[in-house]
Amino acid sequence: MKKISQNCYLFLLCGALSSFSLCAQGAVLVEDNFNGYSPVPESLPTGESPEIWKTTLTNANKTFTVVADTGNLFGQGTSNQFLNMAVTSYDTSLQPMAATNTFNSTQSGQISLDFYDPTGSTGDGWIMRWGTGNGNSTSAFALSIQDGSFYLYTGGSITKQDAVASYTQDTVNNLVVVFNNTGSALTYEGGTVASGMMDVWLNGTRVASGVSNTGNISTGTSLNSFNFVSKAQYVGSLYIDNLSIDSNASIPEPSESAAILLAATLLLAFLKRVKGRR
Ligand SMILES: [Ca+2]
Repeated sequence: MKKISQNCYLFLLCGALSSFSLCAQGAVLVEDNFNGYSPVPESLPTGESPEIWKTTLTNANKTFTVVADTGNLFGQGTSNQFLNMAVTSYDTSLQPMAATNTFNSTQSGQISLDFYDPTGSTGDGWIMRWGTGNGNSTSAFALSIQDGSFYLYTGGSITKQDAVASYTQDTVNNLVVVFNNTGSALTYEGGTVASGMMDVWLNGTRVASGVSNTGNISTGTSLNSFNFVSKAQYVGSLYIDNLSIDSNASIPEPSESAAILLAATLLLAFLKRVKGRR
């Protein structure tokens, strides 16, 4: 160990830090941890600045409410806040939807969020749609979170297809969807995703790859819209936190953490060595 020179430590440290910066770079297009809203409970859109959400289709039984995490469901303490997307009674009069404001358009990138899906819901779950607008025909990609599975949705009516992966209910999960609407394959740190496809990452592991787009939007088209919508017969709640949409795919997160850990370890070793020489 003593034979490793200071220069060597510095070289390794720089390498670890630069790999971290490569992981971390990227343009954040949308970001909401729901902690800035006050007082809670508060409905979306909040009217506060910056207003991340522009449209919510709600009624008395279909609500999007920022609440305090009094049960510490997300493990970030009871002062944490999250979004509760709840439907208490189904009727055909309204398909509830929460949509972000239009963001700087991108053809590829990733959507990341933490979610907690309590058991006990019925019907189809919440569908994430993103594209050039907030309707079915303007959705480039669509994936639902429902009763322990992610389901693909495609076609002009955003029709439910097979489940692409599963997750555990009644606990917090991290979902990252890498999407590629460019005309060619996208290589990112975690893999390669073909044109018009998405990769699905759950808690740092890729659980589905090459998942199809809706077929409604041509590849090569830039996307600028995101929403949550629930459709057929859904009654239940889904809790969302730490939503971000980024124009770059920066996963896998664990390697980012590993790079930080490696940098910290090397720095500590270097400082110990310097101290030991004095
Ligand atoms: Ca939060």
